Amino acid sequence: MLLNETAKETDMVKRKEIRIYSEPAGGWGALKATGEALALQGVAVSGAKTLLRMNQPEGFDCPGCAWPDPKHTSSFEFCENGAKAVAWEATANRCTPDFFAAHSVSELTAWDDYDLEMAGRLTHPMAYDDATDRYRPIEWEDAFAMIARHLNGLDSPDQADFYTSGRASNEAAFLYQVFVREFGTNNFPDCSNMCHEATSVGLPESIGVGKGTVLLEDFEHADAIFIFGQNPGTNSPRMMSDLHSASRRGAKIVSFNPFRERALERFASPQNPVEMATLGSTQISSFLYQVRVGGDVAVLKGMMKAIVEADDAALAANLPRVLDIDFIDAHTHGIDALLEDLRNTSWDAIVPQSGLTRADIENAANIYMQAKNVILVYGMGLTQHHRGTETVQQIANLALLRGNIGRPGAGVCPVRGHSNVQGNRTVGITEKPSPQLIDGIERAFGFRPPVSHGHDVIAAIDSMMHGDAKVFVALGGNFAAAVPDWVRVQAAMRKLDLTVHIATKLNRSHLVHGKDALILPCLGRTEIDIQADGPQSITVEDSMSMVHASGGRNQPASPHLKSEPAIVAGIARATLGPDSHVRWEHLVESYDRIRDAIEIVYPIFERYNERIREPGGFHLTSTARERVWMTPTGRANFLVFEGLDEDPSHDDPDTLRLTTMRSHDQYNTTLYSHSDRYRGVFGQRDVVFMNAREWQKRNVHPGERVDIIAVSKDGIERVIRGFKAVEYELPDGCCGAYYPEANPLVPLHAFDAKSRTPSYKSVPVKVVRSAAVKDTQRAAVEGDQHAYQ
Ligand SMILES: Nc1nc2c(c(=O)[nH]1)N[C@H]1C(S)=C(S)[C@@H](COP(=O)(O)OP(=O)(O)OC[C@H]3O[C@@H](n4cnc5c(=O)[nH]c(N)nc54)[C@H](O)[C@@H]3O)O[C@H]1N2
Ligand SMILES: Nc1nc2c(c(=O)[nH]1)N[C@H]1C(S)=C(S)[C@@H](COP(=O)(O)OP(=O)(O)OC[C@H]3O[C@@H](n4cnc5c(=O)[nH]c(N)nc54)[C@H](O)[C@@H]3O)O[C@H]1N2
Ligand SMILES: [Mo]
Repeated sequence: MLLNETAKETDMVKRKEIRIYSEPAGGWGALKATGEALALQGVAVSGAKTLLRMNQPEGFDCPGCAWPDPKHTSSFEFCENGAKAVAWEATANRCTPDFFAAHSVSELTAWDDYDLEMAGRLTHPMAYDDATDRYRPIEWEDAFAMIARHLNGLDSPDQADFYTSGRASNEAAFLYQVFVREFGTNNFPDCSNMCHEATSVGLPESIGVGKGTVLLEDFEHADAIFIFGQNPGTNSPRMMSDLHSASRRGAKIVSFNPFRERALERFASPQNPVEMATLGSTQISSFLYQVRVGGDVAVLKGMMKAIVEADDAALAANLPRVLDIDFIDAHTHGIDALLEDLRNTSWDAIVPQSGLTRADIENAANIYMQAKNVILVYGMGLTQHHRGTETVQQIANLALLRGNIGRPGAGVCPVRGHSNVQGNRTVGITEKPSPQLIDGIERAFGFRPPVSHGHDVIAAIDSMMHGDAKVFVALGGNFAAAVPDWVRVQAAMRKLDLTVHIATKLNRSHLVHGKDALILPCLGRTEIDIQADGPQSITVEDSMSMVHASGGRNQPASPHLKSEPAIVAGIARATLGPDSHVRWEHLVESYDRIRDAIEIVYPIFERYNERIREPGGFHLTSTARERVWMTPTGRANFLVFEGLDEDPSHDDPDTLRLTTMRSHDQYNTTLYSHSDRYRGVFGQRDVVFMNAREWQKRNVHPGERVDIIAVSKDGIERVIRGFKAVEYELPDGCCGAYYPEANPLVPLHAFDAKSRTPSYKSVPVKVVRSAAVKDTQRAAVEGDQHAYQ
């Protein structure tokens, strides 16, 4: 059966088909996809062994998402996309000096992102040679010296930016920030600025901590789980086992998403023998509400309004209150202003903004009110908006109304992205150092770092655009493809004096190089990391603040690789010279020493080395979970969102809100294939989803090619051309396309004012039929229309 299916799918990919996917998420389709990913990367045999060590007490932490594992002590949990993340790292392909000798940078620039990464693991440090337009091998010491020369030649340390992507370990990220601060700047643009910054800024104002308040075991005690703008079946698949069991024991799950994401509807657990044998599945969401893109605030305010109305009615009828008045009195501040705002917000205003009916919103509110314990989950569908921070705060408001924070089975659950993005933040990757961090570094190393705030992603880009920035160093990631407006950003990056990328695989950012450029290849999570004191483990913090150790067992992809901490230490030693306050080599000889230093800077890591050796690691306490509110009022704050619309300046009926999201077969800018199985897209990514009514309005037939034009008042033309029209039952007034292909449409100035998170999920656009549709495309169109029937 599986072989037949594979042949059918290969055919669909070849024919670039669009068709409705009728299977549940997970199940045999996921097992098949896992096998194929391993085979494609040539890791079929050793890969299986590698997978068995994933998320084991003695193994490595999955390099995929940040969803926790059941105490990191249990047996292997199946996850299709975790397997792909491992396969892409443990690939048999190698990107060697011969590869770079054979292909000039100009030639590689024309390659697809998928093909760049398929070249395999980087094996040697490489430096750009202008004369031949090629990267050529360089010795590690010469590379470090080149960086030192550039950095020490700057007029000011603030002319350099130091990017971090959230896969770096606590040890690497900590050393990196100490180095950069001793060098003299707080310029730390990081992937979190494009991701959960709205959480990091919004939740502290509400509940005094910028992280979630639940642990995995809370999912076993929740009576209702609400999921806003998050796609767990694709982006945190291990969460599906928690949702699967919650649903089976009768908890209500309610999702809000413009897309009917398949895993939010139905899921077959590969660990459930009965479901697998009978081709059965479990319904996940009791209700999946297709909210309009950017309509979440209207939904959240509507739900709160319904709760307040129910409370008024209960009060009038002398029935028990719906609001948790004891909690509100004892723990919160600002309820009166919130109640007034909700009473002044009419249903007539809420309903059209939300894209749902009043009955839908009231039904969701009823489920919320009837549940004793509620978990509120959210992802990028909430944070990457024009008023993302304030939207996140409405999640906290909703939770606080019924005391759903700080007791078992209840809480706020922002689902983090990269596997250690939360840990990076905890150990000091921030452009706004706190007094505790400054004092801590002085305590540990005897120097006082700069206090003035540095660059986040938007400020780093501004600095490049103005020609102020000269050097860009990246600890992982793919900045040039992940940022908004990348056509313009890439042009600015090409004017830099030096670009440095610490990376495992070749990507777009390495080709968008400065006058000098280095690619420094590092070990991955799956690989053995041997330093002077023997094999080392690193540590990471997951989405629920559990910290645990991770140690690879695979042989490194090349003998020339260094670990991330060793590379950072090499750069630091070369740049800061013998007068540095830090003994870089000494720290890297044993990562226990780095952890001891982390503990001095951050006392919450007390007994760090001891506790990571305990099975399952340890939990970094969240004060809000204990109902201790670290806010200026000393209480949890209800915060009012004025109005309902995140950006009322775009109410022209012809303008659509474009959201950009991930396919099932990508990890951020890394593509696993060009297909998106659950949304029924095969062999292509240049597509735009919209409902039939909106396509008809524009006189476009599914399968035809369209241009997408950003609506912006700055006079700059931002357009992507020739995208294929796909019919998908989205709410009116919105459309969707893939990240990073659609990023050129996101204007640099379109970001949330409070957190400066780019508004990747609410881009005002117009969509028009492409000027010239060639006959060959017409033929393809007819083929596609066929596939629809
Ligand atoms: N396999 C895999 N795993 C990953 C990643 C990956 O790329 N691949 N990326 C990692 C990272 S860094 C992150 S941050 C997370 C991202 O994980 P998610 O937060 O799930 O990210 P997205 O896929 O961008 O978008 C989430 C959902 O928001 C919906 N959405 C779009 N606009 C709106 C809106 O206005 N309102 C609502 N309610 N929903 C909306 C989309 O339809 C989509 O289902 O996953 C992490 N894990
Ligand atoms: N339009 C739009 N844009 C978005 C988003 C969106 O939803 N829509 N999402 C945003 C979000 S949430 C995020 S987090 C950013 C992601 O932005 P980034 O984190 O910068 O991007 P990634 O694609 O995750 O980076 C992939 C690269 O990391 C390198 N890498 C992989 N493993 C390792 C390792 O172990 N060590 C090192 N040093 N390098 C490694 C490889 O070279 C790989 O090519 O993109 C943002 N951009
Ligand atoms: Mo992210």
